[in-house]
Amino acid sequence: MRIDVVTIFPEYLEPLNVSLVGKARARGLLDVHVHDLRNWTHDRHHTVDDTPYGGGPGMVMKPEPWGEALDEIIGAAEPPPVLVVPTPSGRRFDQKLAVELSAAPWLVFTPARYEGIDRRVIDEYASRLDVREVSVGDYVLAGGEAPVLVMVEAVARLLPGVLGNAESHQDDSFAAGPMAQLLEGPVYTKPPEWRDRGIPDVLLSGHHGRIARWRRDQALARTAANRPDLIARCDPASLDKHDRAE
Ligand code: 6GU
Repeated sequence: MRIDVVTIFPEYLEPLNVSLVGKARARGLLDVHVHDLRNWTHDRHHTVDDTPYGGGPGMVMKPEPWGEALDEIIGAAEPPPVLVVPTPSGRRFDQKLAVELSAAPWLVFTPARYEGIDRRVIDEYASRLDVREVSVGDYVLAGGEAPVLVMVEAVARLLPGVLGNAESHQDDSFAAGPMAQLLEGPVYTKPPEWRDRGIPDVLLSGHHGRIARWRRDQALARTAANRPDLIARCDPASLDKHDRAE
């Protein structure tokens, strides 16, 4: 997969050199290009923002640098990339969208600062390619760079070959399958005693069926406590008779 990011803070994207995403790049599974939007300005001050038409607080990102940057990066490439526009006004990013984006060969991200990008830029590219306006949650950040880090990591770990078997994403919280829509329960490792705290007996029992049952109960309890909205939305068919008992 190829990923381009256009930003006025290229250094904010440095974490893409580290850990899972950095390794995927080093292994040639992911081709990431970070561009400085100010390279496509022509005035001495490299201006990227201006006051909003209609008045109001804050500044708006000017359309010309974005248009020149995106035209140069995207060119006449076929097939064109999916353009991901981070904005608190977008559709909420979730695992389903991560899976969908992970199937695209090319993603271009346009993290904005200030009050966002002149609307004509989004409208212009939406007429030529698949544009997704995406929010990472119901809170306001100072810019779209941190959301890009979030989205790239969520997408990169779904790419073929990025995760080893040992860290497979098949039973992630939010993955499809029997634990769909349940949060993962607690996990334990050595030593067997730490500060007088032991390991739940069932995990030492060797009974795979009981262990699976226990894990599911823990997952349900944690989901009920932390995300009751997920329980409310869950398909009753995904619950078994043990889940219902009590
Ligand atoms: Cl994508 N951008 C900004 N600035 N704030 C956000 C966001 C994005 N998602 C949630 N809050």
